[in-house]
Amino acid sequence: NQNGIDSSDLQSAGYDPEQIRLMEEVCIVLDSNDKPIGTGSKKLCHLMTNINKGLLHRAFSVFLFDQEGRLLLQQRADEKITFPGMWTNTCCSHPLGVPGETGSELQESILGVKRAAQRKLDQELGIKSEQVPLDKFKFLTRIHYLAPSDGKWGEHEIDYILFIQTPVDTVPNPNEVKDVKYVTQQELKDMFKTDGLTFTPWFKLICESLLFKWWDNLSNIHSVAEDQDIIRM
Ligand code: DMA
Ligand code: MN
Repeated sequence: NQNGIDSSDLQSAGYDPEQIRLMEEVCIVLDSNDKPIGTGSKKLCHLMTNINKGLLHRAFSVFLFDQEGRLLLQQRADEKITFPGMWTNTCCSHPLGVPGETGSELQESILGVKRAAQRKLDQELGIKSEQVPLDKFKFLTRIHYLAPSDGKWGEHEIDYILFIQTPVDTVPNPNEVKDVKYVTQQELKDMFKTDGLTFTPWFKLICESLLFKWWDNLSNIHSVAEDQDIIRM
């Protein structure tokens, strides 16, 4: 096809056709200071052979809370090519290398990931953008991490952390999301101790570092300063 991506190998490997199609999305390729240096397909950006050579891309992670301060979790669908069946934060994905979602200066990039977050909250969870207006999202920091999925696939990202507290109606897309669940801090800690449940590496990293500190400050989250630094994990 036009991008020179051959999806026949993914088809013969038995992956889900819709998730194969989404591997043609255009991700933003970065230097280690979060400056865009080009674009690359989602497929190229998530192959460990490229990640091991240093290929890095931009991502976001949404943590959505209800009015009682409970966090909305999702369990990834078995159809996902990376990290299938794992429990994770509300919604994660990538801003695309298109006007409106990309940017090189921090404020422009933050606006871009908020727009991408609206797009994916609808596509994954059926949450309409009117319920998650851009000004309700709070950007907290950026996390640079690398995590293999299964040997062939993995993540190497600068991940923009977004919080939002607002009531929403969810209609999960079964191709993306197997289950959803609102949890208190204690319920999440209990889930981590439950046999048989698995969690994405980035969600574990954030839970072990900054999540609970931010969660304790949910009612004042918009007064937290935007972190200019990139946290390397
Ligand atoms: C990618 O998430 C982003 C992070 C922070 C890991 P994902 O695999 O859920 O992306 P997508 O939904 O676009 O497949
Ligand atoms: Mn990624």
